[in-house]
Amino acid sequence: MEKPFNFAGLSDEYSGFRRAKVVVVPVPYEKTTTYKKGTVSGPAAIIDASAYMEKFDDELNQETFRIGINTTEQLKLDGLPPEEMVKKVKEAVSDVIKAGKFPVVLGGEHSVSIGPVAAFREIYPDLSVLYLDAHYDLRDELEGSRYNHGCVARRICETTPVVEVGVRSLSKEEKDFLNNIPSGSKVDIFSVYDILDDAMWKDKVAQLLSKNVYISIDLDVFDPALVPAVGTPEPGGIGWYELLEFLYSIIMEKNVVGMDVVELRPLADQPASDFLAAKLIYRLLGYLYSPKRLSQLKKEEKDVTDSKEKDSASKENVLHKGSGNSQRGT
Ligand SMILES: [Mn+2]
Repeated sequence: MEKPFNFAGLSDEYSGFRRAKVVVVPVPYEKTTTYKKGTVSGPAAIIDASAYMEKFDDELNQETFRIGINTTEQLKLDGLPPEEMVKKVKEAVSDVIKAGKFPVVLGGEHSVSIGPVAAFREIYPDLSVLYLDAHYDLRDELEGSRYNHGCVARRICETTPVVEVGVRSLSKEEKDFLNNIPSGSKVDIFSVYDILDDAMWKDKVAQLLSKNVYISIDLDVFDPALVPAVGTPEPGGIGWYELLEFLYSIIMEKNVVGMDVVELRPLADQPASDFLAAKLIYRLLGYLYSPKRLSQLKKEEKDVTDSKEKDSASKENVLHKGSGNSQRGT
């Protein structure tokens, strides 16, 4: 049977815009990729794979799709220069935010992340970006463009603090930049070596992020044995359970406002990467809308109200308490 073309292959009841809590925005944009081409087909491959996932989440014991997941039309960005694309993606994501829904952007090359970050920054002045990637993406310019997919973290960190996690490939120029970060730019790095060496890395990342966090996931942050379908696969990446555990703790501790999953470059007859991307998104949405997190949010709101009444000075402690991530989905 032909599945409907929306994330998770949902019926109208669960994919309609009005009642959906989540809106998936496919951004099939590819203009500046440097090595292997094909990310333009990424969004369609994720959506295609997502229709074949089990809609019951066995880790969380819940049917996450019941929150309602709408999928917009694929944005039409053929031939647009990156600056124009950034504007269009920003507008599309702003519409989703204004409707009070949680946006999930599907790339496309990593440049598609610049627009959503700009949209959220207008609403959350304290916004920070959790940037998961094998590459530092901190070049000022590449192949004549400041919006090349190798420059994305550099553009974002000029306006919004960035914390990079899982990185393991950089140029001399990027190293020099990190040794002498200009005032006005803010970026912190947790490379794979930091992760291997420091048992406290997850807590340290959480401490560096502000309350309101946007998550950008370049699929090449995973080990290429797990996700071979990326344009520039780098050995020695992060594992599935490791990344899920980390993102669970971030989601429970922070206010994650939106996310993207980018740089999938589908390979013919090798659907494992497409499937992983789909399941990753579904699982993270599951964390975001799990009863445990929702009740925690309620409790935080209540704590804040109570503490305001009692003593306004104790508010910070309530907002920044630890995550307790050992019992996911219970
Ligand atoms: Mn990358």
